[in-house]
Formats: sequence, C-alpha cells, structure tokens
Amino acid sequence: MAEVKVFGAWGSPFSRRVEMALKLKGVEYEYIEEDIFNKSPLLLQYNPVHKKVPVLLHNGKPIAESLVILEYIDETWKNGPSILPKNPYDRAMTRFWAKFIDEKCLPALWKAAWSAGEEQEKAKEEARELLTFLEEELKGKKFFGGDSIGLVDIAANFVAYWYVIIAELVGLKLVTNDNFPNLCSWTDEYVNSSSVKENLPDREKLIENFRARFLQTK
Ligand SMILES: N[C@@H](CCC(=O)N[C@@H](CS)C(=O)NCC(=O)O)C(=O)O
Repeated sequence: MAEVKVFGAWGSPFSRRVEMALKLKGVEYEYIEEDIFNKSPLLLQYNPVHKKVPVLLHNGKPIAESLVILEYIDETWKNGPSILPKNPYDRAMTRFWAKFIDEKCLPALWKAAWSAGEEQEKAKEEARELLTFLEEELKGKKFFGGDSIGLVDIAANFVAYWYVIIAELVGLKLVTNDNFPNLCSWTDEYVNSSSVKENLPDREKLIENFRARFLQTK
C-alpha cells in the first residue's frame, strides 16, 4: 500500500487544505503534527526551501506548497471526485483564482483584521475590492467548483472559516449578507458540507490561539 503522510499544523488552513483533498478522495494517510515554532528536522529536510507546513510525503517523496499538493493529489488519485475541471481553460481559471486567493485575498484579510487605524481602513477597503471579484465568480453557483467542492473552494477555506472567526473576535464587519450575499451563502454551504465539517479545527481552540498570539500584546 502507498505510504501517504501529511506534515501539518492543526490550526493551519494550508495543511487543512491538503487533508480536505485527501479526505474527499478517500485516501488514507498518516498525520504528523508539527510545532511551527519548533520545527522538526524531518520538516526542514522535506521542505528546506520554505520550511513550512504542509508537506505531503508520498512513498518517501516530499511535496510542499498546498496548492501544488492539491494538484498532485488530483492527478495521483483518480478515484473519488475530481477537484480540478477537465477542460484546459477551466483548469487555468481554477489556478488563476487559487493564486488570487493566496496572493491577494489572504494577505488583505489578515491585514484588515490585525492592523489598526489608517492602515486598517486601507486594508479593509482593499479586502472589500478583492472580495467583490470572488462574489462575482460565485454568481449562480453553489461552489466555486460548480455543484461540488473543487480546488478553489478548498483554497478559499480561510475565507469561509478562519476569517469568520477572526472577524468576530476583533469585531470586523467586512463580509455581510447585505454586501456579499453570494460569498455568505457559499460560506454556509462550504462549512456545513459533511466532508468539510469534520475536517475543520475546533473553533474555541482557534479563538484561544488567536487571542494568545495577537490580542494580548495589543
Ligand atoms: N504557501 C504555503 C503557506 C504555508 C504556511 O504559511 N504555513 C505556515 C502555517 S499556517 C507555516 O508553516 N509557518 C511556519 C513559518 O512561517 O515559519 C502553502 O500554501 O503551503
């Protein structure tokens, strides 16, 4: 049997992406929890470039970077639902939106949540502008992937779960039913779909963790 290991961190949306895809595909794997503040020699050996989780180890071969891993999983395990479309144009668009989420939306949402004053106002404005593109992309669709969860949905997991918790914690009202109805109903669908629900970190534990890391020094 193939050896599949995931080096991850329980609260990381990036490592949850990988676990989500493996679970959707029905691939069994061993999970190894890393302490990202005290990384194991194995993690550093498998991801010497970025030194980050997640790393997928498949039959001894390491793969890093969650979006790269998601594509690898889709190409390697053909059983179970595909998370990328078949058509080359649609595949390109999937990669486009996943990259947009990672490079633009996540940094803007993070900054909007944890900065203050003028910097925060600017970040909020930028985040609103960026989320409008996702709102448009979801028009008439249940998921970014259409009727079922695809790579972009998995890539946007932070927006659906982590961000909502952080926003509540810091009192940020950026995404509401009034201004982002599609995004809100997607969030609902995503976090309540059975395969996702069982693979989300505990809400209270996340809150505790964010409080300890970001609020006590404020
Ligand atoms: N682009 C990376 C991001 C992964 C990432 O930022 N991982 C964090 C945990 S959420 C990490 O390992 N941080 C450790 C560090 O930055 O030293 C991916 O998609 O896999």
